[in-house]
Formats: sequence, C-alpha cells, structure tokens
Amino acid sequence: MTAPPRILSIAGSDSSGGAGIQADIKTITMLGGYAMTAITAVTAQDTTGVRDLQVLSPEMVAAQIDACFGDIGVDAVKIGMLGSPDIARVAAQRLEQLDVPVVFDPVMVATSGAPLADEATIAVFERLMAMAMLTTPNLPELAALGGLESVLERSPAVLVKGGHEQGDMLVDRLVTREGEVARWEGRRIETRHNHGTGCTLSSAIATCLGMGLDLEEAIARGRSFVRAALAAAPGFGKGHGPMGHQAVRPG
Ligand code: PXL
Repeated sequence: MTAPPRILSIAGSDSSGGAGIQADIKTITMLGGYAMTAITAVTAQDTTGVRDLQVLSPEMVAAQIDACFGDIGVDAVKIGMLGSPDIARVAAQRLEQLDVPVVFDPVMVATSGAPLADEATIAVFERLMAMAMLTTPNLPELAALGGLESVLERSPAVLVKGGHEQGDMLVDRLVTREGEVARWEGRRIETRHNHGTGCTLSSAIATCLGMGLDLEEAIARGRSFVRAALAAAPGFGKGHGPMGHQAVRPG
C-alpha cells in the first residue's frame, strides 16, 4: 500500500461537525489522505448559528503547524478560518518558508451568516493569497476582496465558486493571470443542507494536490466529492445541516 498524502488543515473547529476542521478531517480521510490539524479557533455552533467562539493564541497555532511539519511531514495544506490577524500572520510566516501546495479558502462568513473574520484578519489575506497555489472565494467573498482582478494580483490561480448564483445551472471557473483555464457547469442541488461546502471543497482539492494530481484534476475531483456529499446529506438539524461525507463512495 502506498503512503497516503499527508494533509494539514489550518482551520476552526465546528462543534456541529459539518464545517471547519471536522469537515476537513472527514473529507481528507474519505479521499484516502492522512489528516492533520492546526486548530485556530473553537466554535460552539449548531446548524442554525454560531453560539460562541474562542480563538487560540498565535503561538499555539504556530506550535501545531511546527509539530506537523517537524515530525510526520506535510504534502499539502488547506487554510480555512484563521480567527485573528496574528494567527493569519503566523500561518503565512510558517508557510512562506515551506514548499508545499497551499489551498486558501478565504472564509469570512459562516453558512448561517455569522462573521468568521474581522477586517484586520481580512487585511492579512493578501499575504496568504500570494503564497497559495489556489484561492477559492465564493461570490460574496470575491466581492469583499475587491473582485477577480484584485485577487489575481495576489493569487496565481482563483477558483470562482458559483454556488451563490441565482438559477438552475451553476458555474465554477478556474482563472489565472492568463485568463479562464477551465470551467465546470452543474445543475444546482436543491438542499438546505449545505453547511461546510467551502471547507469540504478546499480540503478535497488540497488532498488531491497532495496525491500529485494537477490543479484542474484536483478541482474536478473535489467538485465531484462535494456534489456527492451534498446529495447524501442526512438531513440533520433545524437549519443548514451537514453534508453526508461518510456516504460518498470512493472513485
Ligand atoms: O464554512 C465556513 C466555516 C469555516 N470554519 C468554521 C465554520 C464555518 C462555517 O460554519 O464553522 C469553523
């Protein structure tokens, strides 16, 4: 058996299990990766909203990152919720010294509408975009970051996720400084159980990059995983429930 790709998720914990670190561990594991974590913040949340939130110290986040790189080693990194500007800076500082593919999900708002990044943290996103192989904003995040041109000044590649578009057919586009290099069109999956889709997609792409797939293949495989997990949502909770990561068949 070949060794699984070693994937580090730098992200926040979601007690409800649908998003954040929990979604990342499920995704990485289901895709055949080995999941490691640097937890930035702990949220107390359910499917209807974030009840409470505690952010860890930047030293503690740095120590988790160092522990993963120092012993087991890391083949690819996913960055999600950062929690504070100091954590964002320390993550950037560590990753700038290392040569592994990084997927940056510029998390700003939870599916329930709760803010997950303040202005000062978002200001450090520029540095993270510059060291990421891919940045994966949804449409509201793209607008908040100043639009596609502005993001491309930093990040070499952007996956513009169309999930917030109106209509029946949704388009995700991979864009680099050379222009659009790929697009994927899919019929909207009608469900309110869409909590954690962004976390799941970014960690799936990181896992596939860690396996050695190229960017387009990694995105294609990540999208398929998200669509299968959405279709398998168990229907838990009174709000935006979790996806069905555990029900996705390999392949
Ligand atoms: O999906 C964005 C997200 C990221 N990280 C954590 C979250 C959420 C959404 O709820 O809870 C910890």
